[in-house]
Amino acid sequence: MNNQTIEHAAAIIAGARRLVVTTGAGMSRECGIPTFREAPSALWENYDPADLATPEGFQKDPAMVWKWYAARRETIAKVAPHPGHFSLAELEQMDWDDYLLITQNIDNLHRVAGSSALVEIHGNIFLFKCFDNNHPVPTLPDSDEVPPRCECGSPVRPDVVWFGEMLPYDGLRRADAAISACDTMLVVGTSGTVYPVAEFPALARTAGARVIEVNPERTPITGLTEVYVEGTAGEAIPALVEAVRRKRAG
Ligand code: BV8
Repeated sequence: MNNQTIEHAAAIIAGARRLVVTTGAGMSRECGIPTFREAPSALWENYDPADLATPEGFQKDPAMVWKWYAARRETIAKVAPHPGHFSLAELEQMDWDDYLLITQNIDNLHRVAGSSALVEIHGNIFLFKCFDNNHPVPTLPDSDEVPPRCECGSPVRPDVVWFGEMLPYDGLRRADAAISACDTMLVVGTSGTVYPVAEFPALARTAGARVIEVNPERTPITGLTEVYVEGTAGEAIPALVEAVRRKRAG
């Protein structure tokens, strides 16, 4: 991780008034949650997330998709946010005219770390609804059925956005408003391959924003950035937020 790029990125963020932060699976990698790019855990090595995370996949084998999410919930429930998650929650508390964190992650870790100006744009693995009518299911029914059923009789599913499904309207509206008004966007730990979120950095650039990326590898987003910090979220984000605090303290 290059201190010069950290200082350069921090100078831009310290001078920002309207900041949007976007995060992907790389943000949670140092908590021990595998990214989508990595070979799935042995348990699911014969399945492709793009097949499982679809309405068709659920309709074809609801029990198998339910078990896949249950296994992911079990893994996620055992991990805690890392210093990068907590640093983003601190960044939110600094003085902004507007601040929004948009995450593609469904692992609830930004919420646990204290981020509140937050859009979980692909949903949250710990929330549930029914498949046929989108009835919220606040607590899972005590049933041996896999998946359990909603009071309306429809199978329960995780309240996440599957491939081929529209993103939540309210989340998209909040994201669109923040991105079109922002002067700076910080993009952390995403391969920039899933749409429409993959377009967010380009939308920010079109709105005149300065784009900064934190990722150990270059991505299709890197070409859009003013500063590319070659580093991991767990190391680079705490260093970046500390440098912003120092620069704002003058
Ligand atoms: C939509 C929730 C429109 C579920 C996810 C056919 C029909 C309809 C749409 C499409 C279609 N064909 C294509 C599309 C569009 C599709 C899409 O983009 N497909 C891709 C594969 C091409 N998009 C959709 O379907 C979206 N909906 O378009 O609806 C529509 C229009 C009309 C009618 C109906 C619909 C919905 C997409 C949401 C899918 N749900 N998640 C679940 O998680 O189970 S996506 C899921 O994968 C994640 O949420 C995330 O978005 C994505 C993974 O991406 P990343 O987060 O970037 O993770 P990745 O592993 O790729 O990369 C990790 C990065 O981290 C890497 O760069 C790595 O270098 C870096 N890294 C690694 N370690 C670290 C690190 N960085 C920092 N620190 C580290 N330590």
